[in-house]
Formats: sequence, C-alpha cells, structure tokens
Amino acid sequence: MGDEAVADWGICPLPEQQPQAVCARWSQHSPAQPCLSHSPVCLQANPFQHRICRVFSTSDTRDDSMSFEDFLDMLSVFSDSATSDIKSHYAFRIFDFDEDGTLGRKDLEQLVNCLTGQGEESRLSSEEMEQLIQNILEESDIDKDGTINLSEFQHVVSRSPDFASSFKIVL
Ligand SMILES: [Ca+2]
Ligand SMILES: [Ca+2]
Repeated sequence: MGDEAVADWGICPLPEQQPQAVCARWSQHSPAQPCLSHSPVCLQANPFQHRICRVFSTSDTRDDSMSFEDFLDMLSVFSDSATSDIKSHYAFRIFDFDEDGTLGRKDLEQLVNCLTGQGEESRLSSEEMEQLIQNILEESDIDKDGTINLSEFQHVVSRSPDFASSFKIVL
C-alpha cells in the first residue's frame, strides 16, 4: 500500500477548532451538570465518538462520562498545539478497541468499519477486509508478531504528513 493507505489512519479531516468557543459550547452541552453522560455535540458526527469519550473520560465508574477537565484535555489533544507524538499516542488508544495495548486484527477490523461507515453498501466483503488488514499489517507490523504496537503505529503515522492536521475536532 502506498501513501494513500497511510493517510487513512487520520481520524477525519475536520476544520480548525475555535478555542474561544469552548466555554460557550460546554454550557450548551451541559447546562447544569458537572459531567457529560453523552458524547459532546462536537463529536456526534465523529465515527470514533464512543472511543474518544472512553479514552478521555476519567470517571471512576467507567461510564465514559466527561468532566469539564476531560473535555479540555480532549480539546488540547485535538488542537493544533498538540505534538504529533501526543496525537498519535491518543489515536493509538482510541483505535485499540479492546484496550489490550496493541492493535490486533479485531481492532483493525473495527477501525476499518468505523472509517468506511456502517452502511451496507460501504461495507467491505470479508475477502476485502482480510486483504486490507493483511496490507495494513504488512505495512506496519515491523516485528511481525501479528499486531501493531505503539511504536510501530507511531512509525506509520510519522510517514503520514497529513496525520497531525487531520487529527482535529471542530467545536
Ligand atoms: Ca487491541
Ligand atoms: Ca508488531
């Protein structure tokens, strides 16, 4: 796979965020409560919204609710000022669906499904899925253990100049 495949790691191209709107947006999301029990409005079109809430939520009960601090953390990771290393670290955690610390075949399958959408017509056949995952692993799995660890992932991302600019959230 060439550069296009690498670029597919980007979460979704999103317009630049407007930091000055943060507080106004927060009160709109969460008029009186200290925590959000649902995805923030700015994430609702994002195919990874549930993973993003899970990764940034510091809730003790693992209910994926977000405090204002969690929300700010999330915005800073998705902002222009976050380094590529920070962004790729969080992208890795977001894509690690089963949270075992590495991207295995099941994670890649879910990742591809998120990126291609849930519609019947955009779903890949199992042969196409198998081929794509094979290609991703060939491209990324440097130590050939069948999964992509954080440093392998960061290596792939470092070769994708579009990654940092596409890893953004608009408010
Ligand atoms: Ca995993
Ligand atoms: Ca590996």
